[in-house]
Amino acid sequence: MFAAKISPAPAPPWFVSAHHEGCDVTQAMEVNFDGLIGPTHNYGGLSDGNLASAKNAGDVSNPREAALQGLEKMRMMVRAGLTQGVLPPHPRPDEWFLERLGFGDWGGMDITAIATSHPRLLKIAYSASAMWTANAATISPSADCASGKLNLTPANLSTMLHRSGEHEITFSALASIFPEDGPFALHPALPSHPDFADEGAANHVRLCAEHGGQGVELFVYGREAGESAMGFPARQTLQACQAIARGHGLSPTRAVFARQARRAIEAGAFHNDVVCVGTLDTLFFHEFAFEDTQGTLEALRRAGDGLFELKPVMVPEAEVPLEDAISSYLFNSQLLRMPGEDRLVLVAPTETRDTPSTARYCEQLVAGNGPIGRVHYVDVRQSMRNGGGPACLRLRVVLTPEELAGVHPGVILDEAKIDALQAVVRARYRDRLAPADLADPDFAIEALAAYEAIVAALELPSLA
Ligand code: SUG
Repeated sequence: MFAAKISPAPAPPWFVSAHHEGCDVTQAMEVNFDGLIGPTHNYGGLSDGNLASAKNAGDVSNPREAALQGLEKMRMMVRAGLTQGVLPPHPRPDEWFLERLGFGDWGGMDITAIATSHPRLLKIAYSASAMWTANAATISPSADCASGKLNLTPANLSTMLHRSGEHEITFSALASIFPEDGPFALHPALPSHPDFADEGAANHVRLCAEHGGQGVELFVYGREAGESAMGFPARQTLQACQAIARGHGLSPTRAVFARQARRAIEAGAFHNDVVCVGTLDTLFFHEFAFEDTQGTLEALRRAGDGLFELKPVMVPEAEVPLEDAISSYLFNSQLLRMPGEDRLVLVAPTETRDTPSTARYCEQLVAGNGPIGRVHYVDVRQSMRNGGGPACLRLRVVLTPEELAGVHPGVILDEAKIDALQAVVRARYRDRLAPADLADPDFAIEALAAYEAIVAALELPSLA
C-alpha cells in the first residue's frame, strides 16, 4: 500500500492540443458568468487592504440599484452578441456561520442581540460578497487540460473571514451548473490554510491565439507559503497556484507563475485583476503590477512559443499613477473580442472616465493602433464602492459548443430572462440598507425569500 503511495507517478499525458485535433478552435467561446448581486449588498468595511471597502464602511447601500446595474451590464453583453451567463447569489444571512459560532439554532436565534454584542460577525453573515465571481473559482478550458475536460476549482478565499465560507455554496452551485456527468471536472477548494490561500480567477489570466486552442495560463501570487509580511495581506500563495495547475493537469511548459509587486498590494491592489487584465494574445497591465515585469513577459513569451505572439500593453506610472489606476479601476475592466469589431473592447467602470489621467490614457489608447480599439464605460458604482469593478463581477469560462450544451440552461441569459430577473429585484430588493437594518429579524426573512425567488427564476435548487 505504502509502495504505491511513494512510487513515482506515471508521466502525465501532456499533449499539444491533441484532444482538439480536428476541432475548429474558433468555435469555442468565452462565456462570462456574472454574479447576480444579492439582496443584502451592504458596506461592511470587512476587507483589509481593499481601500474602497474601508472608505465606504457603514454607508447606506442600495441593493436594488446594485443588482439592476449588474444586470444592465449583462444586458449590454447580450446585445453585443456575446453569450452571457449568471451565477446565483448565496443565501444570506449565513445561518450556518452563526450557528457554528454558538449563537443557537436558526429558529431561536436572537439576531437583534447579535447585532449589539457582535456587530461584525452579523455583517459577515450578511455579506453579499459572492457577487464578485472572479473570486468564485479558477477555470481551465478543456484545451489546456490533460483530461480534455473543463476544470474548475472553487477558491477557498481563506484570507478574509467573510469570504472563507463561500466555497461550499460555490461548489454546490457549480455542480448544478456544470454537472459532473458532462465534460466538466469540478475539484474541491484547496485546504483552507494560509499556505494555500487562493482567490480564484482574479489572480489568473489565460492567453492564447483563439479561445478554443491551447493557451498559456498565468498565475499571479502575492507571497509564498510560510512567508510573512507587514502591511496589507497578500491573498494568494505560489503553492495554491501550483496546486491548481497540477490539479487541472496543465502542461508545465504552458503555465507561468509570476509574483505580484508588493508595492501594488500596499497601494491597494488586493488582487492582480486590479492592475492587470488579459485576453487572447493581449496583456494590459500597469508598470508596477509585477515584481519582475521583464521576467514575467519573457516567461509568457517562452510559454506561448508556437501558440501566439504576445502583445503586451504596459501603462507607465508617468501616464497613470498606480494610485489613480487603483481608485479608477482602469484594469478591472473586461477585455473582450466583440462580434464585428477587429480590435478588442475594454469594458471599463465609469470611474475610469471620471479620473483625468485614466480618461486621457483611454483616449490615447484607442487613437493608437494597438490591440485595444474601443472603451465602453459601464455604471457598476454600487459594487465599485466595495472594491468590485466590471471584471470582479464576472467569471470567464471558455466553452466549446458541446460543453455549452452541457451547461444548465437556466443560467444562460437572453433579454427576456434579464427582464424577469430585474422584475424579481424590483419587487423584492430594498433600495436602502443601513447597518442598523441588519438587526431586524424581518429583514433576514425577507432576504432569504428574495434569494429563493432568484434561484427559482434560474431553475436552480435552493442552497439555503
Ligand atoms: O474580496 N470586497 C471584495 C471585492 C472583491 C473584488 N474582486 C476582484 N478584484 N476580483 C473583496 O475585498 C468588501 C465587503 C465589505 O466590506 O462589505 C469585499 O468583500
